[in-house]
Amino acid sequence: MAAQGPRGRLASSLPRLLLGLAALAVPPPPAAAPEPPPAALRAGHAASSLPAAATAPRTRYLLYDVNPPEGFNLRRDVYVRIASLVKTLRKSENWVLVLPPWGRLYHWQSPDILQVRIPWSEFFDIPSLNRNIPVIEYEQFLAESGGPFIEQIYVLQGYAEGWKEGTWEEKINERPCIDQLMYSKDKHEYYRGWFWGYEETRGLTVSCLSVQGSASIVAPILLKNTSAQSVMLDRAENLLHDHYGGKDYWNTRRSMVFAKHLRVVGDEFRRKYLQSTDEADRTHYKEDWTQMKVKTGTALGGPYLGVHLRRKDFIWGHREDVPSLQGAVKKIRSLLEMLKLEKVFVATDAVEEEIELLKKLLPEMVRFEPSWEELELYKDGGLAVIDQWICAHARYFIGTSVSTFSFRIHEEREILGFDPKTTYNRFCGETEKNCEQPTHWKIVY
Ligand SMILES: Nc1nc2c(ncn2[C@@H]2O[C@H](COP(=O)(O)OP(=O)(O)OP(=O)(O)O)[C@@H](O)[C@H]2O)c(=O)[nH]1
Ligand SMILES: *[C@@H]1O[C@H](CO)[C@@H](O)[C@H](O)[C@H]1NC(C)=O
Repeated sequence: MAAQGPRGRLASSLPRLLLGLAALAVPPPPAAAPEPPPAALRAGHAASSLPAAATAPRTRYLLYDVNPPEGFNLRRDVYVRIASLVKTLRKSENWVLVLPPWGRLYHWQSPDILQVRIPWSEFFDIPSLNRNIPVIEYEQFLAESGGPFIEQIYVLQGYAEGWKEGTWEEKINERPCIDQLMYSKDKHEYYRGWFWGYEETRGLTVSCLSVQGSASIVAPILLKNTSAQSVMLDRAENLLHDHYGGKDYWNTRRSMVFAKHLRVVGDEFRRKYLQSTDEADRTHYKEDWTQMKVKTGTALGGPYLGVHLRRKDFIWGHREDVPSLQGAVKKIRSLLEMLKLEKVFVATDAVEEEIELLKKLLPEMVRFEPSWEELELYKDGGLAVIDQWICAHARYFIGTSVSTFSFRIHEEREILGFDPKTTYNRFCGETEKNCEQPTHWKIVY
């Protein structure tokens, strides 16, 4: 059976779920209903009047979306799964992945800034992604396809009858939709839906696929059962990894290089406040990730302890594996002493009152505190990236139990070549009996 990664569950605590559902209202109608493009103008046909295009293989577009309550870092994991599907498809046909714009994430609640239709280039380096699989932004898809139409939408779901005990088999079938469809027909018989906040986008056909298996199980359907030029897989988190932790997994993960402008901000902060530079820390980064292969244990990291304290919905459920702030600070102090470090960088989503308490308990802590302008510029996602980048360069890192935010830091440090002992650490809850530490997922080249 394909592993789904260290966190098998698809987390949805109640408050997240409720907020996620509240966000599902159908967008208001556009001023004028769009006309469907004549077939010749649809995706990939645009160049067909050019003589050379007659022989070029037809481009097909894969789009996807994820269950609204899922956060930034789980979505990064879904990208890895979809990338392996694209690799499988490309063995037979010329498929391109359309990057789903970011937005309306439950955690991205900073007031007064509009966080929808955010292109991937705000957080990731597009040329780096392209060295793994061909990707384009949604806006480019719109420009290329001559109209805001997605020809086929498959909504992925489980099986109504559930999983049968003891028998695991990979399967995929067209089935009636189990949940209420998040798409509705307009008066032209086109499907409207969320579509990442692009109100003018329409689907031409929508159907549901029950699926149990890894991402590439969809490949035969896309290659044989539909000839649509653009296909969207909604609820793509239902697909598992083709091979979690394998070479293909790591290639895709390595290609998810953070956008340069965010790395620059993080590096500048390290230099200024943490006496941390790549030369001294032995964390040289190659712009071309395919050229980067660091021997494990060679990275030293900056002279500070990196901490990720996931709070908010992680403490509202009174989880046993998450410490109190007092407990976390006690651990931080003992680590500082053991590692003979003086500085500690703290990344956290804690609310203001908790931050104030933390400042009292740990006055020397260093945090990246954005000005309003910086928040507007980088947005919640960019700040998460900056925090992760700084944690990834620490001499020693300790994170929060089963937080995908912490998991992504583990991977970043694995890529940089840190000794696993300095990476796969987490806080323990005060009442936790068996505080199991995170799994080491060794990088594969
Ligand atoms: N800047 C910053 N943001 C954080 C931090 N911890 C959590 N967040 C925010 O809260 C979100 C946490 O959710 P994610 O980890 O992305 O979401 P998820 O995939 O549901 O993952 P977990 O809930 O952590 O397993 C992030 O996307 C950030 O926006 C942090 O230390 N620094
Ligand atoms: C795909 O086509 C094959 C062959 O016609 C058919 O057996 C199968 O049920 C189809 N699968 C789906 C999911 O529609």
